[in-house]
Amino acid sequence: MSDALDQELFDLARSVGLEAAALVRLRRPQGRVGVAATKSSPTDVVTEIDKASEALIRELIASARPDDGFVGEEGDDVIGTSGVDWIVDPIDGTVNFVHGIEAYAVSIAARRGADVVAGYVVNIATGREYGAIKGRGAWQYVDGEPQAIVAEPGAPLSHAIVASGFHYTRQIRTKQAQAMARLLPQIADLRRTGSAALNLCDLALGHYDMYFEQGLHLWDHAAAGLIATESGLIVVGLDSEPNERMVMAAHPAMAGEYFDTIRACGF
Ligand code: LIP
Repeated sequence: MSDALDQELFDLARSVGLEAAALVRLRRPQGRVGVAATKSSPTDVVTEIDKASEALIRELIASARPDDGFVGEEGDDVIGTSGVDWIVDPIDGTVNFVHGIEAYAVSIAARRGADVVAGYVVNIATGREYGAIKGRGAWQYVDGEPQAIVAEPGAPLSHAIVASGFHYTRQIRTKQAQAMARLLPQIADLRRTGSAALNLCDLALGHYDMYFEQGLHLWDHAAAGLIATESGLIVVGLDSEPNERMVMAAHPAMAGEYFDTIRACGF
């Protein structure tokens, strides 16, 4: 029963995600996109298209499963009665979207009880899709067909390409700059591409060796965190579960060394 339900939730996540991505693509004007409002800081932006994407996702999910709960980046939480909640980022990587940098994604996760059981991420600009169902692996779509993603051990720390991001608030960024100054001499290089969801999917694919970021919200990493975990990676926080304080992800073969280094650098 739960297997069939998880598949149903994944299929809904994918069909809704594809519709939302199509809407965002259609509505995106040439050049830079206008900012509608700012959130946690003057550089934490939202556009009318983020809001339209989330409204569409809410409407499609509510019409298919009216009793489910909903947690979205751009609107109020809905408390459900079915035991299933949706955790949605209508555009993860909004700054990239505003500037036309092709790394922004729709991210949709379904949670049953305490567990995220289905995750779907689509890069809106390139159309690349990633998915996972808890206990059934992770995959990317190649010519429309699912192809398993199996993560491989990363490089030793001194050769690691590390993906990360920086907080929106200046005070925390100042601390991050100091911690980053300690980390940089120990790794091969750093990438900051601006979408946590895509960073986690790309880590699973082996483009990076490690990913970590502070200040993420659940909607930034819920879907891609499952994709990463199901590909064989470990996704944790500083001490336990991933949370706003920290999300770190790596292959289990390297995670001990990588994560200890992040902690020792003072992030
Ligand atoms: C963004 C993340 C990005 C992170 C930003 C922000 P948004 O999500 O995915 O990697 O560095 O702080 O949270 O706000 O564009 O949905």
